[in-house]
Amino acid sequence: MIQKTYKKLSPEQVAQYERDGFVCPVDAFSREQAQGWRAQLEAFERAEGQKMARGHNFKPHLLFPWVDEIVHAPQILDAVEDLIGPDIRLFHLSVWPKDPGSGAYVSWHQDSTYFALEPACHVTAWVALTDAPIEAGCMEVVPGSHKLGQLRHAEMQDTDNLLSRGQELAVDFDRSGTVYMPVKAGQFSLHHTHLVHNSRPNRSSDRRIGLGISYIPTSARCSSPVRVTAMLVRGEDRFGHFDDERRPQALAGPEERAFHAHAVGLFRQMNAEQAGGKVATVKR
Ligand SMILES: O=C(O)CCC(=O)C(=O)O
Repeated sequence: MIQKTYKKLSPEQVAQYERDGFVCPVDAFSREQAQGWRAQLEAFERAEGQKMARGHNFKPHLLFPWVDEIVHAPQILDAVEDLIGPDIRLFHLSVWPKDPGSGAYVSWHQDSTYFALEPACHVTAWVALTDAPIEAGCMEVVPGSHKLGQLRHAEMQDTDNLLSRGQELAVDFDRSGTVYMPVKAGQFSLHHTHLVHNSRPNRSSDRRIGLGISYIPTSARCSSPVRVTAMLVRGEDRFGHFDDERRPQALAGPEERAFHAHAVGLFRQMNAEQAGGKVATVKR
């Protein structure tokens, strides 16, 4: 029997993704590279007088050439290609910062909720700009839960929840066999859009920062009537389901900021439309 060859992942890792819905960790960049990117992110936060926290954490690949470099890195795209094929768009990107000692957490959820992707086949590469050990609140997943399909979520507004709509699984599920996905600065993990996961507050002494980059095959479409943007990062698009995204040339220049605001606005409209205009329940 001829074994299929892959660009980055081993056959065992591809089989694990199919069976368990995740792969972790995968080496990509040096610790020094990751530290350099963290320094750029934090310099921007200081200059703006605002952290890239909830409400300001979407689509930084449209603002910063250094994030554009990460999302196009062959170390990541080769692994993504092994899972979803050679024609790839970047559908969404969130920065996930957790300050030490803060209550910031991510509730149990599936990424597919409010993404309206058909088929629901997107894969998220979570790229660590800092170490993300268990005590810093790395992701925790329910192996095999990606096979359950889309589960029901409720919107529970809680300012500490980093999810923009506060979505949380509204059905009971077995938490006895959960697995943590610790990663070191420069490594990444991969998870399926239906995988049930969460992350707890950061109890370490350093900040925990990662980029959650959601990639889709160009054949996938977003079923929302709001037409959103997505960046072609590898291969070709023979389907035309998305409007293209502009690659940043300058560090958060006026054109970058204008296009970023446009794309984030459409993405939020799509999310709201998918949530059916529901008002979130206040948790605290
Ligand atoms: O960064 C985290 O703690 C959660 C990230 C997450 O939920 C995701 O990338 O899908």
